[in-house]
Amino acid sequence: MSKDLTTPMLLSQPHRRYNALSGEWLLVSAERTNRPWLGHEEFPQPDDLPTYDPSCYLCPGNVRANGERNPRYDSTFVFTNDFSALRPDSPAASFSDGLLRAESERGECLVTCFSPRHDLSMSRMNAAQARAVVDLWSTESESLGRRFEWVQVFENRGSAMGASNPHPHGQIWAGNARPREAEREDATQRRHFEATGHNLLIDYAQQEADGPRDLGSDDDWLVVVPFWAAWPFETLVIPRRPVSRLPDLDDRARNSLANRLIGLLRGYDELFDEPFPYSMGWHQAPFDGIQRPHWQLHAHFYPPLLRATVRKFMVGYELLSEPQRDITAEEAAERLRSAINAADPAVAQPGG
Ligand code: H2U
Ligand code: ZN
Repeated sequence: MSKDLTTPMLLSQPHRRYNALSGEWLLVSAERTNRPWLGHEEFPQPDDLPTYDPSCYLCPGNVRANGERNPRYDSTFVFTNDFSALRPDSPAASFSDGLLRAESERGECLVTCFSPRHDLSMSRMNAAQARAVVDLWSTESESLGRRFEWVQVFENRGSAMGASNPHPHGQIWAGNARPREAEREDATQRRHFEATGHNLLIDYAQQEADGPRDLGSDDDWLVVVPFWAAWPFETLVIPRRPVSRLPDLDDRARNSLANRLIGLLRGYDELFDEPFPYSMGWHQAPFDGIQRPHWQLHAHFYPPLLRATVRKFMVGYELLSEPQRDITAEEAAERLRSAINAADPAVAQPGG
């Protein structure tokens, strides 16, 4: 039996776990989920969307907020965000006055439509459709990476995570500054590489494979509830061979990624029997032309829900001291694994 499951502290006592990737600690308070809840409840997302919505600004042929008309696309579709947070032409400037500092930032923001079908979330796609999304992430990363150092691919799914529209879509923001998460992960991975000569996440994947938090890995990918998960059903997706950036994934790794993602996302939807909200995104090495053998590509999934209608709030202690979670990562993994196994593939592929 795994050491993790025979260590009483990890199972049932308040303790702190170390996040080897962010370099931070978090508090785990198992057995706290039974407390009564009289606070805010989430409304489940509707599960009966039309295949086309005339009022959706992402559906093919429809007009967007800026008056432009989307093409009648039949696979994926990418456009520059009409309300971009970063612009390629911002004038270079800086400001400094004692402790007050600011710098201009250039970049570009894309909106990425995953499917022409308004109702076809990734959890309902077949392998070829999900593979098209993987290729889209990779192609757009490569092209933005020629102009910007940091390329952040992400998706907000569900209104609980701030998505503005149920049409399956994500975003990519690219800029030249190295944001907080990039700096942290670069430092922890570099330290591990310098100390051991190994890639941190490949070592981690080796340690987790077939363990109590593994959600079903294959030769190419590990899908895991990380030991240090902060969000209740947080997951991490890691290639098992060295890969620093999305465009470096080969054909086989892309196909198996498409299948792993479909499996995970169907499991998420199965867990509370509703479209499961999350923020997900890829962390890839900065596109600065430098070989970074310490940097391993990976995706984070951060879903907010603790129960079907109750979300985990990262508030008081979490905001002011450090993240805290109520159910252990091992319990979350057990429940997610059952949901993944129970998800019925026949139901999950309507029409294709
Ligand atoms: P989110 O659902 O993750 O917010 O992504 C949708 C993005 O689409 C959002 O950033 C953009 C918003 O700025 N958008 C357009 O670019 N054009 C539109 O017509 C509406 C929304
Ligand atoms: Zn739509």
